[in-house]
Amino acid sequence: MGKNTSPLERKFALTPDEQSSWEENGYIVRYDVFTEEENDILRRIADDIVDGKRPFPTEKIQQNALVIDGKVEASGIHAMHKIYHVSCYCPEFLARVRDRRLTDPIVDLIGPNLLSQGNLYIWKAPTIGLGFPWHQDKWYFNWQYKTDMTVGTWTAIDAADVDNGCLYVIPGSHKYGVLDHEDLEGSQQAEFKVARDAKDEDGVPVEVPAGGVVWFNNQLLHKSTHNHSDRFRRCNVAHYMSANAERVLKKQGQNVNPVMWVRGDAYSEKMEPIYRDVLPISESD
Ligand SMILES: O=C(O)CCC(=O)C(=O)O
Repeated sequence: MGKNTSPLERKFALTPDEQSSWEENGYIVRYDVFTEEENDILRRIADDIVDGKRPFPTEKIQQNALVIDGKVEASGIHAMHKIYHVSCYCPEFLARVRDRRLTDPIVDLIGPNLLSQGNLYIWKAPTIGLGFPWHQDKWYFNWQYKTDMTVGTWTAIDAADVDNGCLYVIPGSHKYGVLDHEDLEGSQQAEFKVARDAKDEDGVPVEVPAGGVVWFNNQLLHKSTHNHSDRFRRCNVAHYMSANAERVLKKQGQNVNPVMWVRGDAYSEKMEPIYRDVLPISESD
């Protein structure tokens, strides 16, 4: 695999141990990747978006399902579930998606030419933040792109533990193929689908201190639990694919996710348009 840069230039490249752990388990974790100050920049911007101090496409701001259902009352950031495609509209989030501390290891996995296929910031508010059911992100991406392995990064903005709803993964489940996913009943975020064949007893919690990052194969089965604590459990998630990927053509009128350039110098024409700068926020967003 050509990587355009030597391992020496890629200061944050995977170590041989990480490479074998990735192959065996489908994920790796690093601590102290980002400082508290760096995470604070993202946290402040996300909070400003919710407070209306920073423009952002309103339909990409999602409230907590319990708040929408009227089951609990909450406002401001306490009422929030997530904002998505943040890096398409905020330069600071775009810089984070392109940060070499996140992307150097990914070059070892899917090559030097990388695109970002989505970025979301999740609040998981104290006591009402809902867990995500077992799923594989690739199930969602397969509707949009034709590509091989894609890679997700999950950055802890706050420390994540079993009390406030950390991630759980099924090690090795990236080798299962993409399972069927079904709708979920009840007060869950509307976008959630569940991989019913995943077994809770196979899952292991991935507790991560603030500033730590989980890299995961998008075929890895993962979930998270509800936030039972009085602390926020915020995270920033960014997904990457090789620039060889091709867009699955959508029906007229269907939304097409904006794809941002991340690094490298080649891409498939079938991925156009690829954006290098943040997009304007228009009425139609
Ligand atoms: O952060 C979480 O609680 C779960 C996030 C997740 O599963 C995802 O973004 O696919």
